[in-house]
Amino acid sequence: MKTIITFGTFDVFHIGHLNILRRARALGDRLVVGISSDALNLHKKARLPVYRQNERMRIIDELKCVDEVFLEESLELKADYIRRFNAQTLVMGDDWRGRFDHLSPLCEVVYLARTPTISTTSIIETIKQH
Ligand code: C2G
Repeated sequence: MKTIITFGTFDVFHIGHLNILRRARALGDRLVVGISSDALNLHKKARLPVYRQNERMRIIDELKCVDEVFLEESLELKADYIRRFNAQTLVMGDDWRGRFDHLSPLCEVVYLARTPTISTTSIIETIKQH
């Protein structure tokens, strides 16, 4: 059984999020998703996500392509999470290309192309203009 692990905030869920999760799941038999905590986002982006962490986790957990979710509390704990879930492959969008190559002794590291043009930031901007 091949376990894939991926991480993200998945705030204001959109088609780019769905695309990467489905493509990640297709690389193995089980997909585990680390959802970045509200505190981690506050630290990383200096703002809270639009949706709280428990809501973001529930949305992702209900997807057919996702087998398990957990809360990602720190960007630096990826090696621990990979070991905890016995993941063979780490998948990230290519906006993170190179950032997790140091984990390759532990598991395969794959960067997938982002879905063009859509982002949570652009959705927020569009809503503001309405
Ligand atoms: N994504 C994508 N296409 C988009 C937007 C996002 O493929 N148009 C991917 C990102 O590359 C990422 C995943 O969807 O792999 C989740 O995106 P974000 O929620 O923006 O994740 P981020 O805040 O970058 O958190 O530990 C890493 C972080 O938790 C990643």
